[in-house]
Amino acid sequence: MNTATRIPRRLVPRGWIAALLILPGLGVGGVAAAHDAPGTRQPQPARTISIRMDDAMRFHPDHLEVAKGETIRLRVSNTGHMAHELVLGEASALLAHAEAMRRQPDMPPHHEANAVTVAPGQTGEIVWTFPRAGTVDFACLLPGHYEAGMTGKIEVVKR
Ligand SMILES: [Cu+2]
Repeated sequence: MNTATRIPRRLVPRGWIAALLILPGLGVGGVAAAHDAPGTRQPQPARTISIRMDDAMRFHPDHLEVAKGETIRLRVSNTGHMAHELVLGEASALLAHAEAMRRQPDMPPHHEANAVTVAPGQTGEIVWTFPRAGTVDFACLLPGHYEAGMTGKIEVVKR
């Protein structure tokens, strides 16, 4: 009689083989998920400074101090009845730009990252990082405003 020596094939646990093939895939997925964890690649503004502009052709405040390397959100509000803008730059470049705008008053409003044009009663913002110590100027370059004294300074200091 040899029926007692037959091994039923259906008892071989094939399910284990399937599990071993699937698990490495899950492991890879786990590593990828870990890479999606919240990072710090996007620098957040360290602090917000509010600046008000008005029809007296002044910025309030018109003198700021920031630390070298600091990222600032400038919230720029306009409490006047005419448009104003805040343009960051070197004084010489601002002056040249102001003269160009006086010669060509139809020049479209600024959309550069270093500038914001704000309608009466509105608020805009610029997020800017100051990598070097020294002075950064800002001004309103709408025709006649720079000449009327609508300028300010940011002192970038080492800390
Ligand atoms: Cu202005």
